[in-house]
Amino acid sequence: MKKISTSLLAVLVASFALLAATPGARIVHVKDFAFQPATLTISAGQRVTFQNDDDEAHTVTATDKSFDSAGLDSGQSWTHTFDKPGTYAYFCALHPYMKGKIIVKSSQ
Ligand SMILES: [Cu+2]
Repeated sequence: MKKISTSLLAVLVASFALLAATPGARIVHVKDFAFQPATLTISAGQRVTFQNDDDEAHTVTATDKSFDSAGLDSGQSWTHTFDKPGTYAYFCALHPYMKGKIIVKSSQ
């Protein structure tokens, strides 16, 4: 009996470690002319909300043009669902030096 609860505990700890490794809220903040976090890893099918916390307008535009938020004013947010695994590089069309990346893993 003791062995079983020990392994159950191990599974629980492992699950929590996995959860901790994956950012809980899939939100990218746009602040101080930067995407935060600049690289976000998610599973296929998950949604990411881009929240403009800056005083400037920004966009979330895929480098390959596969998605584009268009202009996001201060305080606005935009949500996109990433269905296919891959690495999606994006930038701000108004400030092209602002760059970010979404890494989409297969959801299994
Ligand atoms: Cu911008």
